Amino acid sequence: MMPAALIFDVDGTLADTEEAHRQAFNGAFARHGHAWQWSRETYRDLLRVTGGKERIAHFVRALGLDPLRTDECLAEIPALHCTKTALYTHHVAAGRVPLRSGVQRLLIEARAAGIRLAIATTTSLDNVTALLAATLGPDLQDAFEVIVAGDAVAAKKPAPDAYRSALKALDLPAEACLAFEDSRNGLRAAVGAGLRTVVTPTLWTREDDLSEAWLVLPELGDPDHPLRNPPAPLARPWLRIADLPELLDATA
Ligand code: XBP
Ligand code: MG
Repeated sequence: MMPAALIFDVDGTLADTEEAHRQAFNGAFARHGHAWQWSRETYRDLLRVTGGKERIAHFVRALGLDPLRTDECLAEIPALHCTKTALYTHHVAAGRVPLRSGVQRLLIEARAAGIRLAIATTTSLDNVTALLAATLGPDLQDAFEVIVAGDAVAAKKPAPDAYRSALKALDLPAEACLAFEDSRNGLRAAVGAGLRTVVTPTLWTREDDLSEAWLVLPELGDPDHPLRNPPAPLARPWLRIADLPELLDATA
């Protein structure tokens, strides 16, 4: 059975974006006069908290500041995050964040097969718009008929809200769709919405527990970037739309 729709996460899945996010957070802290600078190690730990505003709040609360100073810093988060998003979208718009291997090819194959496309992400909508504009050619610009982003849902990943909202907008049952994720938080959100999930972890999430994934691949891969040691069911060393019916039927 061919899926009726593919629902993609953004950060880490469509593109490996978290280093750009990390630099944007640090740039925003400096512009707002804070000495805070998130190292890669610190950021990897903070990525357990989804949502940039929530991530900053978690960091502030862990600083052990006096209650008044903590409240002052928390009150500053909307402005801080606005600066961060401006820095990030500027970086993305300059074409510095490419799609991961196989993503563009799979989107083209899905469109050719009449499979609908959606996004369910925790990141801000401005970030999604900037990434799609900078990376997808004109023929794929409006490829995603549904985009559920950031604060559009009450509870962010690992809650299933973003995926449930995407399924509702698609008017499709979870069984008819397939999700694509990169992290445990995202996998829990997709599985929580009843979705079988392909996970392509990044260096940020390679230590995550991905045991609930339907399929784990290092990348989606493509002829220019074939997968080393592709799992047996794949007919080629990259995941193709044509592989999905047999793969899905084998695990129905
Ligand atoms: C990843 C996130 C986001 C980004 C930062 O989202 O958790 O918070 O790290 O973006 P996903 P914002 O993997 O669901 O795409 O600062 O805009 O939140
Ligand atoms: Mg992600």
